[in-house]
Amino acid sequence: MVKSVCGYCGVGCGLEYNIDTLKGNKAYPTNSGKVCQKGVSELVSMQPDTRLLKPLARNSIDEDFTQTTWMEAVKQIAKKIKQTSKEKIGFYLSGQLLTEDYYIANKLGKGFIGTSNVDTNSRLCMSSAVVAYKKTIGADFVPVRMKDIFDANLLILAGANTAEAHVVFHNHIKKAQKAGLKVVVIDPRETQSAKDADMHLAIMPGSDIDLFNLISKRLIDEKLYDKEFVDKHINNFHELKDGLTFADTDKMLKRTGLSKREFEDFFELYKNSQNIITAWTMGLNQSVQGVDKNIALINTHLLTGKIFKKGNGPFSLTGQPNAMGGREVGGLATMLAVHLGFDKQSVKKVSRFWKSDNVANKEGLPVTKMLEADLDVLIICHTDPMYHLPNRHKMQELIKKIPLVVEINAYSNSQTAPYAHIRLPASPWGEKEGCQTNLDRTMTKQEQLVDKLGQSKADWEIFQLIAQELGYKEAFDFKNVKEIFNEYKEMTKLNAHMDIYKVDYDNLRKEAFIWGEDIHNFLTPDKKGNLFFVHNQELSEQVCDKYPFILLTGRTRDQWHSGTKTNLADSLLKYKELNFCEINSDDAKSLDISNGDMIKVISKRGELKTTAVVTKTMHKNCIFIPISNKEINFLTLDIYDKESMEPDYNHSCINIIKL
Ligand SMILES: Nc1nc2c(c(=O)[nH]1)N[C@H]1C(S)=C(S)[C@@H](COP(=O)(O)OP(=O)(O)OC[C@H]3O[C@@H](n4cnc5c(=O)[nH]c(N)nc54)[C@H](O)[C@@H]3O)O[C@H]1N2
Ligand SMILES: Nc1nc2c(c(=O)[nH]1)N[C@H]1C(S)=C(S)[C@@H](COP(=O)(O)OP(=O)(O)OC[C@H]3O[C@@H](n4cnc5c(=O)[nH]c(N)nc54)[C@H](O)[C@@H]3O)O[C@H]1N2
Ligand code: SF4
Ligand SMILES: [Mo]
Repeated sequence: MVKSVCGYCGVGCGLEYNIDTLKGNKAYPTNSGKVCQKGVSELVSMQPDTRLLKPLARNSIDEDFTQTTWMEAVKQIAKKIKQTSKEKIGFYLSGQLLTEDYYIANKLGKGFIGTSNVDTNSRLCMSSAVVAYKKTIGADFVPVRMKDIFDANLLILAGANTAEAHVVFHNHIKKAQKAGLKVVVIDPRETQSAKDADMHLAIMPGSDIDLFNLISKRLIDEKLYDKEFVDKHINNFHELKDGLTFADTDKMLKRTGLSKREFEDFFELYKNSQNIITAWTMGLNQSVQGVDKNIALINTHLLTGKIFKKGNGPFSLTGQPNAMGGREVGGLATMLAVHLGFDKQSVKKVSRFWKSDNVANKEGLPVTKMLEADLDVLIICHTDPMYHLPNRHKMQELIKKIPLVVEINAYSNSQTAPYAHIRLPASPWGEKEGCQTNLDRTMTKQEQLVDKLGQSKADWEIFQLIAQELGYKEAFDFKNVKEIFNEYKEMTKLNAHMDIYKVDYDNLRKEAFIWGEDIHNFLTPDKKGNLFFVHNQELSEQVCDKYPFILLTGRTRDQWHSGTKTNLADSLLKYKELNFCEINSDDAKSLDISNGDMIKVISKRGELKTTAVVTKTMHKNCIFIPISNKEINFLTLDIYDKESMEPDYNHSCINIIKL
């Protein structure tokens, strides 16, 4: 039996592999050993007919691909990198890469080529939370663990559908509910999580800042906040208080769409709950005011002192399996490495550590800006930008202008492949090994279970080949994953709050390591938490006569994003149709649409055809299309939060026509 870990979501369930079967590992993270359908199907997803198994190349995207050798492909990439200036090179990484892959890619890009244009799809996912955590508590640090829900009295899930997106964690929540935990879901849709909750607040999309501000205002007005804690540990109380004093509460409540009764019932529960965890995911992060939404939420915890205490805290639920690990390494263009920024001292430390005089010294392009930056070389690894970026028609035109697009993928059916010049075959889950950090700082290790298929290589090996071809032989001479991890682990000593240097790599095979367990204080320079007054600026696209509905997008339980691994013919994984659109029954009636009708959904940017699912549980004037519909982003709008550069995926305006 070999112990490994699931490579899908941020829960990071342990798996046990035996000859050719997979099952949950009882020891981690549950004691029941239950995993979801995606986890047990990891082996099925490795099937060869959709795999990319050899390097392919072509001169222009109008030509067909022809097979090439690794040596030829890598030479061509290195040649182009040498010919161009470092500002014109971009690395587009992924929260699904393993820590060692991320480390090598970041070291090559920021450390040796000297470009800080090394960013990751976490930009579309967690970057609002990263910025907000840094501003309020001083570092990109998640101060809550999953098991804390068993010590909490109230769990608020804001814009998070754990029932479909963090399945095993959701099972823990249900268990905790049986022991007395109350759960409130804040989501315009009546999701499965909302159905399982004790209370559902079906707010209007985009109104979370209003709701959390209403809570903060009441806490202050009724002196329910923790004065002693605030006096001792918190900055900016008066700025927040003053801001809220002048806020129009009727207007705020109206924007949420909730009745006074609904809010009062909720607040009653809130003020009587001793231990509170507020967890959130894409409903908050993916917003033109994603950072502000996060801050409004975190404010409530700083006011009440419900942070750094068992069963309490603001809990960002990371989506991808190693998005957190990638951020630790330095996978975002806004950080250098090991949570260090681009200040002089950090650059000096990192230069010394990597023995390089070419380390990037300023922030680089976020992935949401890379395509319009006139790049010469774009290396995309373990992610599918043509599927996931908003305003897809525009993005397709932009990527066509990049002279060399390299796609590193384990599968052949991505949406980005048609725009690549070189495609390199990666070895997926089960054919490679390496570490990941899940959503609550738990580090685990994926094991190689079977031989690599075809000519595929592990992602780190591919970046190392490019580095060596560029002449960085000494700095990229790793024989195996353990050597890379040990160098990374040593590097974490450069940052005082990272205790990852304590990990014993061989021991990770047997048991998980949780970093940051000794952190119980703010990580800001003055060791105090920072409140900020934020308000809803209503910056999203506004409905109008021509586009009167708001499009919400999100997950379905058994599908993973673009579906290259999960949308398989004859798959076990199709519990829900992929191509559907939920619409409120009153809205459907007014449009003469019945359940099962074919409809066209149109935005200013594009359109798609789908099947109507008419339901009473959908928020009026909103529709929902799952992101397992690969065409979803033809509809969405490319406006971004100005600090996190995360897209406003959930608030595009659309029209519907019955076909
Ligand atoms: N409208 C809308 N758009 C969204 C979102 C939304 O909610 N709404 N969510 C956003 C979010 S949060 C995210 S995280 C993104 C996700 O978007 P993507 O990251 O584009 O989605 P995936 O389909 O998971 O892409 C992973 C790719 O890696 C490939 N792959 C699998 N294993 C390996 C491997 O071992 N190595 C390599 N090199 N490749 C491999 C897969 O075949 C697949 O093509 O989408 C974003 N886009
Ligand atoms: N099965 C499955 N699981 C996954 C993934 C997958 O592809 N498939 N992807 C993983 C990844 S990368 C991520 S990031 C996570 C995402 O995890 P979640 O964010 O929990 O998943 P979503 O389905 O995107 O849910 C977002 C919810 O926010 C709601 N929402 C939209 N706008 C607003 C708003 O303005 N306010 C509020 N309060 N709510 C709003 C939507 O209705 C939706 O229910 O899931 C991870 N887990
Ligand atoms: S809950 Fe997440 S980590 Fe656990 S088995 Fe399912 S997809 Fe894998
Ligand atoms: Mo994500």
